[in-house]
Amino acid sequence: MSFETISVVGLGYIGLPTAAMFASRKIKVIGVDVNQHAVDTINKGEIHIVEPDLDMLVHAAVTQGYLKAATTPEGADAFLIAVPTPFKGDHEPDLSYIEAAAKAIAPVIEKGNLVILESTSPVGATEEMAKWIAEARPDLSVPLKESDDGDIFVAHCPERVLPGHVVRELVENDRVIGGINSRSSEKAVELYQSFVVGECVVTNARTAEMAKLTENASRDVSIAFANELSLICDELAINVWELIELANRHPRVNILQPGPGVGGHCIAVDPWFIINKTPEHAVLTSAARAVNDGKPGWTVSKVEQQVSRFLEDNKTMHADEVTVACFGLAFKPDIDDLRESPALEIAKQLTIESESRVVCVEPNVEGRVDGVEIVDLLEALEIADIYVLLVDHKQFKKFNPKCEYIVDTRGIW
Ligand code: SAJ
Repeated sequence: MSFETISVVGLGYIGLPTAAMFASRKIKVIGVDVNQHAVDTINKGEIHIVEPDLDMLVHAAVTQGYLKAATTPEGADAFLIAVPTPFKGDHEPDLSYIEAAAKAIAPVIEKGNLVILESTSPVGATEEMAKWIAEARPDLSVPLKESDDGDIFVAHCPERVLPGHVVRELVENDRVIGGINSRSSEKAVELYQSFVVGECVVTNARTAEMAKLTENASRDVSIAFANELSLICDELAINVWELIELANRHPRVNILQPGPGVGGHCIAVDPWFIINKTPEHAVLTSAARAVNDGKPGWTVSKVEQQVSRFLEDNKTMHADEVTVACFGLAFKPDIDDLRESPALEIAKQLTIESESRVVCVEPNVEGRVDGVEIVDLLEALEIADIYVLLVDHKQFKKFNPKCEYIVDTRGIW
């Protein structure tokens, strides 16, 4: 194996598990992050995010001396960039974190090094990254297109792991490897084969970028169909979960589950990278975004209906004497991630707009969450008049609440 040292830039939900995975194969890994707190935590052998089994992996890697973190890059044989790619303004992709990472590693890149972009990116971002490195290092020949040879290797290998199952999926999932040229693909395959048991499938950088966007847009469209059905069924007095279960008995139908909307940093974001490049063709992709983004507002209106119902049944009470409890704030079950969370959006909107007191329970997050009032589960069950189930965390599945005023966005109660 020609990689003795690997540098992973960005130690978040993807970078840290990936760094720990290489380190577990006894490869020296230098993790780089601008967040001093994350760097200090990792160097103590601890983790700053919630992900099953990651704590053990990081602790072992750090104590055995294979993983260390720093705020500035050092030389390595391979560099993996795993930084955020959010959108800005009118849903335009924001590549500034990739640009900053490319410029930070450029001074320490040497001939023969491999640079991999792992961040989910719009089509063309890997070529952009190569250009930023080339501009910063005129002394190096950086491949910018398929026919270029170059002194270094550049590839896009999008991460595809599911939060909550990252450690297993990093190893088991097939990997799409898109080199700027075929030599870069070969190098990247060699690197990932150190821990990936899934197949490393080779393509070019642009197709690899689009493949990742396509996977998440496909899921977004499927969830949008389930969310659309939930609105239709609500109007027609049909239980949407029963309906989907029945339809899914057909051998070629597999409808996903409705919820309060689509969250996280991936599925609610990545389709925009397609829409932004080709708006005139991405009709279905755009419609799915609109359906999924409309679900939190619809859920808020359902809660308001329950408050009105409660007040009709309790005529002596006023809205400011009513308590609404939101169960779950994370963007999906059994994680602590609040990014783009529809549950948090609903809780905040209710807190701002409702005359009633709104309390929230989030068992996976310690301490305060800005913009909402946090209470523990037992207190919420005791004081609330209206229960709003937003996330199907395992703690909430354990009981069937005795409350007449429920908005259950996940169909577990
Ligand atoms: N959701 C529903 N109904 C469903 C499934 C999901 O409402 O039936 C919601 C979830 O509650 C959540 C959102 O969709 O708010 C996204 O959750 P998810 O579990 O579908 O996906 P993520 O965002 O955690 O991870 C996705 C994965 N992509 C696919 O499954 C195609 C993962 O493999 C990617 O690596 C990840 O995006 C990423 O980083 O891009």
